[in-house]
Amino acid sequence: MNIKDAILAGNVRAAAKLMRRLDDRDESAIAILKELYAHTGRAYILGITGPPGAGKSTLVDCLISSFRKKGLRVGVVAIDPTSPFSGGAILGDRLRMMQHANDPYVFIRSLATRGAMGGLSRSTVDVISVLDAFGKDIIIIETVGVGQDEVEIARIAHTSVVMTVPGLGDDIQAIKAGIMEIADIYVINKADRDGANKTLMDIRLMLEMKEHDSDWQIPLYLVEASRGKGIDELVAGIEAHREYLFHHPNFRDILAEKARIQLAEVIKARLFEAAWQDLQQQGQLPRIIEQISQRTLDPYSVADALILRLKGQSSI
Ligand SMILES: Nc1nc2c(ncn2[C@@H]2O[C@H](COP(=O)(O)OP(=O)(O)OP(=O)(O)O)[C@@H](O)[C@H]2O)c(=O)[nH]1
Ligand SMILES: [Mg+2]
Repeated sequence: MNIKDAILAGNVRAAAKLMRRLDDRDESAIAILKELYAHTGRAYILGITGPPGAGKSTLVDCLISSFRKKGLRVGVVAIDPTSPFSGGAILGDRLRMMQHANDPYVFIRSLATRGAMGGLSRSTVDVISVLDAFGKDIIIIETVGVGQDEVEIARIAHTSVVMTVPGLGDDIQAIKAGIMEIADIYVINKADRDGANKTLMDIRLMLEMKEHDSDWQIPLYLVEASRGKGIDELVAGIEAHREYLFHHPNFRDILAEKARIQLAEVIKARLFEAAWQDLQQQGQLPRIIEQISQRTLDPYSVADALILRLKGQSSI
């Protein structure tokens, strides 16, 4: 069986293999993705976004258990920020979700941001597509949501859960970072911590003051992920949002917006890769970088020259 059919038939090793080849930027893997694409669009995508150490992986772990109990097949994409605050997060995620390691209906993939060179969003889009074609009913994306790249990724989700914890010093820092805009559901984790109720009141107030541009009222949940407290209520809220979205009169427009983000991410990454490879293959990269550094050449002219070279070679 070829790799595409194996993935469509739910073969775990085939999916893992394709993901590895995508990591290596293997062009034949992209060809398989193109064929798989028509088989995607069935999975429900859930984003979990919050600051480093907020307990996202712990919560994802609880959610996996909960969705598995309902018989759903679950995929997870954990984006490891490789920040100084969360060193070893990949290992952490693996350990935390280890209880699901032997469950054939759970597939967990960690992606590192380090060295991604603008390719993080594309990698995420790729992994989501593979998991979707692979037959996952629900795909959870875990991201710290810091930086434009990650906020864009979070917007691919059908439902975005934004997480915070008590005692961040500045309770509205997450909002300032712009992730408030993407929240469909708000969660305060570490309910056992001092100040949980104050954070709850602060965020409730903030949500009340927020202008509503839709008829969805953003719910707020207080949970303790490490002990599985409040998870059932949260899952009910997630399901309610899913229902709301899938029966929304503008559902097609909402899906089109996700497709727009996907397309933008793939174009950014693919054009960048093509252009960068072009420079590398011609052995020009070190000289160009040196010249830019010396200000004898500007990066805009290099980009424009590349665009000219890429133009007019094909059409869709
Ligand atoms: N007190 C308390 N600790 C928690 C709770 N949930 C998670 N933690 C702890 O918080 C720490 C970070 O949890 P993670 O789940 O790794 O957090 P994360 O947001 O995935 O972290 P990064 O992926 O590194 O950004 C761990 O030590 C958890 O055990 C909770 O409800 N209460
Ligand atoms: Mg984590």
